[in-house]
Amino acid sequence: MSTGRMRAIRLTRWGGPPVLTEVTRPEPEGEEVAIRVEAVGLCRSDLHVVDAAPGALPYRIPFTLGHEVAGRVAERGAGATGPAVGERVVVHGPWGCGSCARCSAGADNYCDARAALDTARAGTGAGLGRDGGMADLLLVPSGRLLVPVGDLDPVQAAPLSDAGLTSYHAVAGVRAALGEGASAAVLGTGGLGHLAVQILRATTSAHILAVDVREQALAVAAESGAHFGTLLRPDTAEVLRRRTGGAGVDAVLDFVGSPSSLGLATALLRAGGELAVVGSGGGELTVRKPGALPAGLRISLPFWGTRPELEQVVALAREGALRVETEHFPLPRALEAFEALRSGGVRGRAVLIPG
Ligand code: FEH
Ligand code: ZN
Ligand code: ZN
Repeated sequence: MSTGRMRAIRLTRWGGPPVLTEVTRPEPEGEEVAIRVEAVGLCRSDLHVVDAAPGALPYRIPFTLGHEVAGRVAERGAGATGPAVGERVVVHGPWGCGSCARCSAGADNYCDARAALDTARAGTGAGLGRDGGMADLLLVPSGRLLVPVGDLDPVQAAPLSDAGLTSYHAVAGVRAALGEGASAAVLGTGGLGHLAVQILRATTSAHILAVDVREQALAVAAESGAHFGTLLRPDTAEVLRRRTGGAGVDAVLDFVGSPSSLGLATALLRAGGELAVVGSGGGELTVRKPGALPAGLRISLPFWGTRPELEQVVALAREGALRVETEHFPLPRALEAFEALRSGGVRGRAVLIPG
């Protein structure tokens, strides 16, 4: 790698495979901060981006992938604030306009100007139309997007910024249903779901029921603290309802979001329950009264999470309440990691390591 250049995994054409290439090393200006990437997680959303048809996403190619990033502050622009050079951080990956009421509160995931950013094809985050962290360096628009992680291992820290944060935000959305004696079902215990189990154990007293189609993912759910786990079967709804005395579960966190998982969720749920649909598996629900959904059901469609929540996730990890199951790949083997994720063969979260 010559000086002034760096490695990057880029999307160079829609529907084409990501490519390992060299690009100009970013130089931070103004508020910008350059992060030396130590670990970057691979997300199912990266597959959605890579597989997107031309025009399906409001992003301008080429750009570098990677929205789940940990590393050290390498260089700061003259007007930069936040963590100092050398400090290890995770990056809050949704990059909103930075000035609306939501962004000012650290809720870039729900930026009020997102539609305008999409129209301008300005990208809405690291690796999401903006150059991301599957590279040696990541240029972050502002130090406000960085959360210090202290002495956390960067391979453990990177997944906190997406898999951990998204799970934490989803649990927050259903917390009202998780009082004393409550039960929660986690559908899909892969990269996000296994952390949701740990977050439920750490922040609620809910009885946790895990469902997946892979024995390996159920094993990770059990290690993460699930009280019960089952492979998806035709009678899974009845089995889980029986474990709740017949009333049904108080909350379902669906990390799959497929027609079958949404069908299972609505068959599981207690009247007055909460459903968080996190996965983008193409499932649909018909909301009609009278209709087939449980009376009093509240549905949330959580997206990522806020920076204050990311600080809370990092705090949980630093106190030992969260341990991410990871599989490591050196950056040049990124395509292998993409294929492993696509085939469902990753145990926990796949993490790329540039170093
Ligand atoms: C990113 C971009 C678009 C949809 C979903 C996502 C999630 O992976 C972020 O957690
Ligand atoms: Zn993601
Ligand atoms: Zn905004």
